[in-house]
Amino acid sequence: MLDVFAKTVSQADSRGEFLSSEQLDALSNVVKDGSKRLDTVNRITSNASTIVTNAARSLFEEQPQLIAAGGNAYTNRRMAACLRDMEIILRYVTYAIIAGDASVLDDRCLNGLRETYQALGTPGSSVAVGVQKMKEAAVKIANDPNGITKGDCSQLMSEVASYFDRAASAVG
Ligand code: PEB
Repeated sequence: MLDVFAKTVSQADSRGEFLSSEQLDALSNVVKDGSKRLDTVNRITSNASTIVTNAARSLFEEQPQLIAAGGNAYTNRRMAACLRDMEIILRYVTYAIIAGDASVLDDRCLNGLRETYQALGTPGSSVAVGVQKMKEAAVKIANDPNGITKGDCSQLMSEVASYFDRAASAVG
């Protein structure tokens, strides 16, 4: 598991080079925008259960076969597993956001997840739809200009979106 600083150091070291001025500039921006990153994670974390529940509800509205008898989220046990999976994915996305790097998400959550779903007979494409719904909700909450110092968060929001996209395409 790497954060954006350790990742940059490790890449430079593998080439035996000092950090370039571009790398230092990029890291300097991460520091400069650090409060935005912390606020984003704080907002997503404190709204996690709403994000998960609404995304799941909307997924089941669109794909009612999942909760019909014989569906992949039919029975309380499977429904609970489904909500738990979405929560796990959201949690790892918040770790990636705080780290500024996707490796924690890749190594501890996404690696092998597609195969796990194939083995379980769980439709990964439906999980991917659920993840996209969490993305929309999370970005909306994180990017809400109310009650916070205003600033340009577009770059950070596209980074946030990219971690959700990464999770969705790992299983979809
Ligand atoms: C991944 N999910 C399930 C299992 C595992 C994971 C390992 C099997 C063991 C268990 O049931 O607990 N676990 C999960 C994860 C990590 C991990 C992401 C990462 C670190 O350790 N069913 C649906 C929806 C979808 C869903 C499409 C969006 O209809 C999920 C939610 N996952 C789902 C279901 C099961 C499951 C297990 C229903 C139970 C499958 C079954 O037992 O039939």
